Amino acid sequence: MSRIERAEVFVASPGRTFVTLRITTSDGVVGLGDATLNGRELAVASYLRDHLVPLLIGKDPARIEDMWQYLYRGAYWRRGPVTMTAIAAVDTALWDIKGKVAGLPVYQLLGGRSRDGVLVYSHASGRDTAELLDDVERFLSLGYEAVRAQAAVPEVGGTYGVRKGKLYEPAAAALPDEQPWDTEAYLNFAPTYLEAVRERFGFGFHLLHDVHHRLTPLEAARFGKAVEPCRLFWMEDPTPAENQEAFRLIRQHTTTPIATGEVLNSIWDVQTLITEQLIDYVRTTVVHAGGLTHLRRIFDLAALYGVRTGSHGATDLSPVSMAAAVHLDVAVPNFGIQEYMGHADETLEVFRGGPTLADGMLHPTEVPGLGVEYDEKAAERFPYQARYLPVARRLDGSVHDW
Ligand code: GCO
Ligand code: MG
Repeated sequence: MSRIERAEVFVASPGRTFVTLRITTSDGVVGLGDATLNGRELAVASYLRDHLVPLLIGKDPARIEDMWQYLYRGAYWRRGPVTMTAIAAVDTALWDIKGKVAGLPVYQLLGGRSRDGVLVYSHASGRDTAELLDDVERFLSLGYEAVRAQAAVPEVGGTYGVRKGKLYEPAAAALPDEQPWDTEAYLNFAPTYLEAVRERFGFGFHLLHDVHHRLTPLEAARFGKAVEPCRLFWMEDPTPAENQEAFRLIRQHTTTPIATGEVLNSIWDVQTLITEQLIDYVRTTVVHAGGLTHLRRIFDLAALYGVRTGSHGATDLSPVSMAAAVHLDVAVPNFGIQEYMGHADETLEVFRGGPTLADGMLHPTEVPGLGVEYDEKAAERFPYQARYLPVARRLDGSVHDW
């Protein structure tokens, strides 16, 4: 029987920081898992190196479900982003190995294709409405069928989601960048640029917007109502996601579809949201919600209640995560949309392969496993650099949800 012989944790910053787990079996089969938790990377690296790797050596790599239960129940301490990201890395690497052993791409092991390709959305942004409109035009001309729109609030700035360089990258400073926030200014301004996008480009594509946890339930209800004429595909994270009950109020007041879950890690974190049908799209991911095994469980629960998938796919999800996401997206019956921001050139020098983009859709690779390789030598050229996500402060100086 094949055994897990080696498990190595790599921390490198090719364009941004990624933590990657590589498991090697006694038969020489190699599997990869993403273990990146933006701004808290070394905590997961230590969880893996110091606590999980010793448990893996000598185990049967084929027993994916059993390994998941062993690491989850065996920790005693449950849920939480650090634990669930570490378990996810092991789980993803074992699915990669299983695919390679079977000689099949992972989506075949998940039941095969339910669709030809995976609809994606990317991020348009601007420092003002004019700049945003140019950026939306750019994405539409690239063939995207779904675009997220964010613009900085005039006179306040600091709005979540406005790109500075080629890619949107919020984790950019050696200490957290403190950004100003004014809810009223945002509520007055954001509907106007979403209207401007529809006025200029019409309704022939999906328009999305990320509130990024900034509103109270009542404010979110007001916002959702105000943008109803724009027929958004979704408003994302209208309120801080840990209060599942808050979504009842928003739901009762607006027909704007709601998406949430990128910071949630387990099926229990989304149970009320799904079973009470308080959201339309669940945004949990392979990397932060316990791997393919657990995410499949969340998506299956969602399917029972007519909730569709819409997984997070920002630049801090490594190409290994994105590949795993696309294998699952193409297989599940209740797929909705996949976020896709792409990666920096440096990232793609280290992670080779992965899904291909054509006409606004991602397609999984047909090679056995997940289809991504990690170039350890290339990674050595990009030593770890500490980065923090920003922190938001209201105009009176108090801390707000970023
Ligand atoms: C999104 C997200 C990201 C996160 C980032 C944090 O919808 O893409 O909100 O932009 O802020 O991934 O690490
Ligand atoms: Mg988001």
